[in-house]
Amino acid sequence: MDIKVVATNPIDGQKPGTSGLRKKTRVFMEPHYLENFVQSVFEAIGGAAGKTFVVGGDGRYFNAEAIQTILRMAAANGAERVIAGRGGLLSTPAASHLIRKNGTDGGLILSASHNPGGIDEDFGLKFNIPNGGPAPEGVTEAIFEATKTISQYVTVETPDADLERIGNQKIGGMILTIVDPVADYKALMKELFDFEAIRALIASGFRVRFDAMHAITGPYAKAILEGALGAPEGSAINAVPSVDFGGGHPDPNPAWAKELMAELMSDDGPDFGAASDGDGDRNMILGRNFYVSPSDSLAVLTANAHLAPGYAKGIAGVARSMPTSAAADRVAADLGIECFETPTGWKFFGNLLDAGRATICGEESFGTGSNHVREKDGLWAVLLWLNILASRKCSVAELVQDHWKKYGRNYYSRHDFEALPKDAATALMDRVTGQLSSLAGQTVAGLTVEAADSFAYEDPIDGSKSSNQGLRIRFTNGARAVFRLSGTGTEGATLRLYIEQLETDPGKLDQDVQTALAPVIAAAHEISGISQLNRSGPDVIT
Ligand code: G16
Repeated sequence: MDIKVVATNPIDGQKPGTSGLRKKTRVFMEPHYLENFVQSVFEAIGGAAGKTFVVGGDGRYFNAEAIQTILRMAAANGAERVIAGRGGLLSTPAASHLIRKNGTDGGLILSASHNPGGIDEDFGLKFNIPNGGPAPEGVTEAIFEATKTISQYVTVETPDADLERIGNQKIGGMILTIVDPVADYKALMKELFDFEAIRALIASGFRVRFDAMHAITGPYAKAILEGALGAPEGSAINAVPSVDFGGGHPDPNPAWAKELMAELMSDDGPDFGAASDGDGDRNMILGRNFYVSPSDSLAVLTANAHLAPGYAKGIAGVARSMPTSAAADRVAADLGIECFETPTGWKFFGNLLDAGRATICGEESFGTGSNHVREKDGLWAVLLWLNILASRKCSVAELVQDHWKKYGRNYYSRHDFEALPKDAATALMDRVTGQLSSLAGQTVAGLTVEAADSFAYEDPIDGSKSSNQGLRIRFTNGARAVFRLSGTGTEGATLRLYIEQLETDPGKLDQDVQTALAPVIAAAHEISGISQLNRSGPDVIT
């Protein structure tokens, strides 16, 4: 094997964010950019020699080329074996499963998740550790440090690997094993859920529509929903992955999954609707004329998971990211199980899942998952919902409304202000930070502040600490506002304002969400001086 040593220089800004390194595709395509980062990953984990990795991505523009580069570099760095999905494709949860199932040393997942794809859009790469989950901060810091001192990387000169051929081939001294991207994942879902019951539900005329948004879950949804569960052909729409996601934004929320929303928000729409994102880890759940907020979805799944065979023994605990509503907390209290509040980022759930303290985790950003893998999992959430509906024999709306009657309703919304000048976004955060110590007891726009702080987290398993994870303002009437800057954007800064209001009055559970939240929105605007951003309103409301 001819190893080629290539001299290089550190490249600024290769700091992994909320979920790996995300940049414009053209940035990733610049000379040495991808190579520097990949070599730094290998350096950060003590080298690749003798190790096995999983490699796959969501199929976006540059996926196939980047995989060839990674394979050559893995071979040159002495890796023993790489397992890759056919065509270079793997959903993020399927990659997590393969990492775990094969006892590998980790995986490289190529994706910018819900961000759009294409030569002028976004690309990303993240490293997952042997438990199948995103690298924790200690590892991402080590990767970043390595990018600052890198002076060379190694590769081999070989023809491109044949990513379409299932089975083994050799790249230098390394074995490349190409696997069907769907098979193992589908087998795992069969273990967790009552496929017979879901099949019977669908056979009874219950209509399901799943929008793969031209992204990775298309083949998975076809094989599972239409294949194994018997949903009629066409139940999965936009199911052929394309490099630019059909020119769309593969983000399963009401703003971007418009076609699906329109179909479900009608009196003769399907009984159940769902969408997933670019790499298959997010989900949005809909019923006929009914939208389920991700925070409510987490709470409903926590309360009902025991109805699926994989969770029949009950769950150990639930974890949610801090900006996610507290709906799941009350379910946990009712079930007498532990409840954790972590910073935003799936990586913070890893230790809790590994330690068996949390079984189900979720985030307001359309992410839910469990201890079956170490990533959030869009289709898993869809199947758990279907399993619960098959067991409870009710509609999505009935299930959620029953839940609110029992636990109360956390009205919830997130307002995103995108592509802001970084200075303006930082100034706003500084303004709020400056008031944190004096806000308690003050009345703003008619609401009294109970407490305000900057969220800091100490991992209960390994004691690691993370600070500056969002600014929280709690009001005496049970409302809350949170300010946070996104860690996944690639253009300017994105400000996220998360707003929540608990309502337990049975007569007030059916209000319009934005109307119910108007007082706390007004207070949040006043405290932050958000009008100084000169925006007429949020770019996205979820
Ligand atoms: C990633 C993380 C999630 C996080 C989300 C939003 O999701 O894995 O944990 O909630 O980003 O992060 P931010 O608010 O910083 O943009 P994904 O689906 O993009 O990998």
